[in-house]
Amino acid sequence: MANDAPFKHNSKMMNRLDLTTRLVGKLKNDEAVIGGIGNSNFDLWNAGPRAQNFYMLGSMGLAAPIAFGVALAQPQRRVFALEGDGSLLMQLGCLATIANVAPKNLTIIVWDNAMYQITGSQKTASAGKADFVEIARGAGLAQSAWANDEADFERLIDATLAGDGPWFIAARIDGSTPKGQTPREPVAIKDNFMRGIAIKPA
Ligand SMILES: Cc1ncc(C[n+]2csc(CCOP(=O)(O)OP(=O)(O)O)c2C)c(N)n1
Repeated sequence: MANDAPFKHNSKMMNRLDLTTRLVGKLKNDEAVIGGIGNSNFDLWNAGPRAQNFYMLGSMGLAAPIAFGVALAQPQRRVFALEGDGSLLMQLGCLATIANVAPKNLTIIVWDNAMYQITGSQKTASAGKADFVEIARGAGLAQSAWANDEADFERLIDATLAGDGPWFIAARIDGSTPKGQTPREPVAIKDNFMRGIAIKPA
Protein backbone atom coordinates (compact mmCIF):
# COMPACT_ATOMS: atom_id res chain seq x y z
CA MET A 1 0.00 0.00 0.00
CA ALA A 2 1.33 3.44 -0.85
CA ASN A 3 1.77 6.08 1.81
CA ASP A 4 -0.86 8.54 0.56
CA ALA A 5 -1.14 10.55 3.77
CA PRO A 6 -2.05 14.20 3.29
CA PHE A 7 0.89 16.57 3.07
CA LYS A 8 1.30 18.22 6.48
CA HIS A 9 4.88 19.28 5.86
CA ASN A 10 7.33 19.57 3.01
CA SER A 11 9.35 16.44 3.56
CA LYS A 12 10.03 14.09 0.69
CA MET A 13 8.76 10.53 0.89
CA MET A 14 11.88 8.43 1.48
CA ASN A 15 12.82 4.82 2.13
CA ARG A 16 13.38 3.27 5.57
CA LEU A 17 16.23 0.93 4.54
CA ASP A 18 18.02 3.70 2.67
CA LEU A 19 17.79 6.09 5.63
CA THR A 20 18.74 3.38 8.13
CA THR A 21 21.78 2.52 6.00
CA ARG A 22 22.75 6.20 5.88
CA LEU A 23 22.45 6.42 9.68
CA VAL A 24 24.45 3.27 10.36
CA GLY A 25 27.13 4.41 7.90
CA LYS A 26 27.79 7.43 10.08
CA LEU A 27 28.26 5.51 13.33
CA LYS A 28 31.97 5.30 14.18
CA ASN A 29 31.91 5.21 17.99
CA ASP A 30 29.91 2.10 18.91
CA GLU A 31 26.70 4.08 19.18
CA ALA A 32 23.73 1.98 20.33
CA VAL A 33 20.74 1.65 18.01
CA ILE A 34 17.41 0.27 19.20
CA GLY A 35 15.13 -0.92 16.40
CA GLY A 36 11.40 -0.96 17.16
CA ILE A 37 9.07 -3.87 16.48
CA GLY A 38 8.78 -5.18 12.94
CA ASN A 39 9.96 -3.18 9.98
CA SER A 40 12.07 -0.74 12.01
CA ASN A 41 14.26 -3.51 13.35
CA PHE A 42 14.09 -5.60 10.16
CA ASP A 43 15.61 -2.76 8.17
CA LEU A 44 18.14 -2.12 10.94
CA TRP A 45 19.12 -5.79 10.51
CA ASN A 46 19.11 -5.42 6.71
CA ALA A 47 21.43 -2.41 7.01
CA GLY A 48 24.05 -4.80 8.43
CA PRO A 49 24.53 -6.53 11.79
CA ARG A 50 26.18 -4.47 14.53
CA ALA A 51 26.94 -5.63 18.05
CA GLN A 52 25.48 -2.39 19.38
CA ASN A 53 22.06 -2.96 17.78
CA PHE A 54 19.08 -4.13 19.81
CA TYR A 55 16.12 -5.53 17.90
CA MET A 56 12.77 -5.19 19.69
CA LEU A 57 10.72 -8.17 18.57
CA GLY A 58 7.41 -8.25 20.35
CA SER A 59 5.93 -5.04 21.65
CA MET A 60 5.05 -1.74 20.06
CA GLY A 61 6.35 1.55 21.37
CA LEU A 62 9.38 0.33 23.30
CA ALA A 63 12.26 1.50 21.10
CA ALA A 64 12.39 4.98 22.63
CA PRO A 65 11.90 3.82 26.26
CA ILE A 66 14.63 1.18 25.88
CA ALA A 67 16.96 3.68 24.20
CA PHE A 68 16.19 6.15 26.99
CA GLY A 69 17.28 3.60 29.59
CA VAL A 70 20.49 2.81 27.70
CA ALA A 71 21.21 6.53 27.30
CA LEU A 72 20.85 7.09 31.05
CA ALA A 73 22.93 4.03 31.94
CA GLN A 74 25.73 4.92 29.52
CA PRO A 75 25.86 8.71 29.17
CA GLN A 76 29.12 8.58 27.19
CA ARG A 77 27.53 6.50 24.42
CA ARG A 78 25.19 8.06 21.87
CA VAL A 79 21.94 6.14 21.50
CA PHE A 80 19.37 6.07 18.71
CA ALA A 81 15.80 4.78 18.77
CA LEU A 82 14.15 3.82 15.46
CA GLU A 83 10.38 3.49 15.77
CA GLY A 84 7.37 3.15 13.48
CA ASP A 85 4.67 5.80 13.61
CA GLY A 86 1.99 3.43 14.90
CA SER A 87 4.29 2.17 17.63
CA LEU A 88 5.28 5.65 18.75
CA LEU A 89 1.62 6.70 18.83
CA MET A 90 1.05 3.87 21.29
CA GLN A 91 3.70 5.23 23.66
CA LEU A 92 3.57 9.02 23.24
CA GLY A 93 4.01 9.60 26.98
CA CYS A 94 7.64 8.57 26.72
CA LEU A 95 8.37 11.75 24.77
CA ALA A 96 7.33 13.94 27.69
CA THR A 97 9.40 11.89 30.13
CA ILE A 98 12.43 12.00 27.84
CA ALA A 99 12.04 15.76 27.37
CA ASN A 100 11.96 16.34 31.11
CA VAL A 101 15.00 14.17 31.87
CA ALA A 102 16.69 15.40 28.67
CA PRO A 103 19.54 12.93 28.08
CA LYS A 104 22.07 14.68 25.86
CA ASN A 105 23.03 11.45 24.11
CA LEU A 106 19.61 10.33 22.85
CA THR A 107 18.03 10.64 19.42
CA ILE A 108 14.57 9.35 18.56
CA ILE A 109 13.75 8.73 14.91
CA VAL A 110 10.21 7.98 13.77
CA TRP A 111 9.57 6.31 10.42
CA ASP A 112 6.25 7.77 9.39
CA ASN A 113 4.56 5.67 6.71
CA ALA A 114 1.13 6.71 8.05
CA MET A 115 0.13 3.09 8.55
CA TYR A 116 0.45 -0.04 10.65
CA GLN A 117 2.16 -1.61 7.66
CA ILE A 118 3.14 -4.99 9.02
CA THR A 119 -0.33 -5.90 10.29
CA GLY A 120 -2.20 -5.00 7.11
CA SER A 121 -1.48 -1.34 6.35
CA GLN A 122 -4.31 0.07 8.43
CA LYS A 123 -4.03 3.86 8.60
CA THR A 124 -2.52 5.50 11.68
CA ALA A 125 -3.46 8.89 13.08
CA SER A 126 -0.62 10.42 11.11
CA ALA A 127 -2.59 9.61 7.96
CA GLY A 128 -4.99 12.14 9.45
CA LYS A 129 -4.12 15.21 11.46
CA ALA A 130 -1.31 14.13 13.78
CA ASP A 131 2.12 15.66 13.09
CA PHE A 132 4.98 14.00 14.95
CA VAL A 133 7.26 17.00 15.10
CA GLU A 134 4.48 19.13 16.55
CA ILE A 135 3.76 16.35 19.06
CA ALA A 136 7.44 16.06 20.04
CA ARG A 137 7.81 19.82 20.43
CA GLY A 138 4.66 19.90 22.50
CA ALA A 139 6.12 17.18 24.73
CA GLY A 140 9.11 19.44 25.30
CA LEU A 141 11.60 18.12 22.76
CA ALA A 142 12.66 21.46 21.30
CA GLN A 143 15.23 19.95 18.93
CA SER A 144 12.68 18.23 16.70
CA ALA A 145 12.56 18.31 12.94
CA TRP A 146 11.18 16.65 9.86
CA ALA A 147 13.92 15.38 7.54
CA ASN A 148 13.10 17.18 4.32
CA ASP A 149 15.07 14.79 2.11
CA GLU A 150 17.97 12.34 2.34
CA ALA A 151 20.62 15.07 2.52
CA ASP A 152 18.66 16.82 5.24
CA PHE A 153 18.37 13.51 7.16
CA GLU A 154 22.15 13.13 6.97
CA ARG A 155 22.64 16.71 8.11
CA LEU A 156 20.36 16.08 11.09
CA ILE A 157 22.22 12.88 12.00
CA ASP A 158 25.53 14.76 11.80
CA ALA A 159 24.08 17.31 14.22
CA THR A 160 23.03 14.58 16.67
CA LEU A 161 26.54 13.09 16.52
CA ALA A 162 28.18 16.45 17.15
CA GLY A 163 26.01 18.24 19.68
CA ASP A 164 23.84 17.80 22.74
CA GLY A 165 20.39 16.20 22.55
CA PRO A 166 17.82 15.00 23.08
CA TRP A 167 16.86 15.08 19.44
CA PHE A 168 13.76 13.98 17.58
CA ILE A 169 13.72 13.35 13.83
CA ALA A 170 10.66 12.42 11.80
CA ALA A 171 11.01 10.97 8.32
CA ARG A 172 8.18 10.40 5.90
CA ILE A 173 8.70 6.99 4.31
CA ASP A 174 7.15 4.86 1.60
CA GLY A 175 5.50 1.44 1.93
CA SER A 176 8.47 -0.72 0.92
CA THR A 177 8.60 -4.13 2.57
CA PRO A 178 11.91 -5.13 4.19
CA LYS A 179 13.90 -7.71 2.19
CA GLY A 180 14.75 -9.83 5.20
CA GLN A 181 13.71 -10.24 8.81
CA THR A 182 15.72 -10.27 12.01
CA PRO A 183 16.10 -13.85 13.30
CA ARG A 184 13.63 -14.47 16.15
CA GLU A 185 16.26 -15.22 18.76
CA PRO A 186 15.49 -12.94 21.68
CA VAL A 187 18.10 -14.35 24.07
CA ALA A 188 20.85 -14.08 21.44
CA ILE A 189 19.70 -10.54 20.59
CA LYS A 190 19.89 -9.55 24.25
CA ASP A 191 23.25 -11.23 24.85
CA ASN A 192 24.84 -9.78 21.71
CA PHE A 193 23.64 -6.31 22.64
CA MET A 194 24.89 -6.63 26.23
CA ARG A 195 28.30 -7.65 24.89
CA GLY A 196 28.13 -4.90 22.26
CA ILE A 197 27.65 -2.21 24.86
CA ALA A 198 30.21 -3.77 27.21
CA ILE A 199 27.97 -4.82 30.08
CA LYS A 200 28.62 -8.53 29.52
CA PRO A 201 32.09 -10.02 28.90
CA ALA A 202 32.84 -10.80 25.24
C1 LIG B 1 1.27 -3.69 22.22
C2 LIG B 1 1.07 -4.29 20.84
N1 LIG B 1 -0.09 -4.06 20.16
C3 LIG B 1 -0.26 -4.60 18.95
C4 LIG B 1 0.70 -5.37 18.39
C5 LIG B 1 0.49 -5.96 16.96
N2 LIG B 1 1.33 -5.21 16.02
C6 LIG B 1 2.60 -5.58 15.76
S1 LIG B 1 3.38 -4.56 14.70
C7 LIG B 1 2.00 -3.61 14.52
C8 LIG B 1 2.01 -2.42 13.61
C9 LIG B 1 3.23 -1.54 13.78
O1 LIG B 1 3.02 -0.34 13.07
P1 LIG B 1 4.17 0.74 12.95
O2 LIG B 1 4.86 0.92 14.25
O3 LIG B 1 3.58 1.96 12.33
O4 LIG B 1 5.23 0.09 11.99
P2 LIG B 1 5.08 -0.38 10.45
O5 LIG B 1 4.50 -1.77 10.50
O6 LIG B 1 4.19 0.60 9.74
O7 LIG B 1 6.47 -0.36 9.95
C10 LIG B 1 0.94 -4.10 15.31
C11 LIG B 1 -0.41 -3.51 15.37
C12 LIG B 1 1.87 -5.59 19.13
N3 LIG B 1 2.87 -6.34 18.66
N4 LIG B 1 2.04 -5.04 20.34
